[in-house]
Amino acid sequence: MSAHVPIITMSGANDDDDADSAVVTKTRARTKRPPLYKVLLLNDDYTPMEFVVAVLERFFGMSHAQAFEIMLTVHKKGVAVVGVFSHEIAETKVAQVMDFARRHQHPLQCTMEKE
Ligand code: TYC
Repeated sequence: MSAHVPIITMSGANDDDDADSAVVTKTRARTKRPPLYKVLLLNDDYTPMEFVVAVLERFFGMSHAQAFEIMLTVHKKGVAVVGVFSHEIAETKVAQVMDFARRHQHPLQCTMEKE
């Protein structure tokens, strides 16, 4: 997203109201970054650890070691951020994980929240 905001200035350094007070409009680009969303993985008592590791490798591009580490964090703490994405990408990741878990009949839960 981007917008040009006007900056109104006087052409002369003097602040009097004589002929040298023409209005000049400059613009500056204002870039607004799109909001980001955290994708969260939640712990449960039934999903096998190896399945969670496979999910993190498959959908979040993690190495096996990285995936194992994050899986253990979720297992111990109950939840972990597994990535930060645009709204559309985060939604896709959540849907992919939820669908994959459902197809394998595991209760694994994945959600997103605005950063
Ligand atoms: N707690 C699960 C077990 O002991 C493992 C697990 C880890 C499940 C992370 C979900 O997001 C999760 N089998």
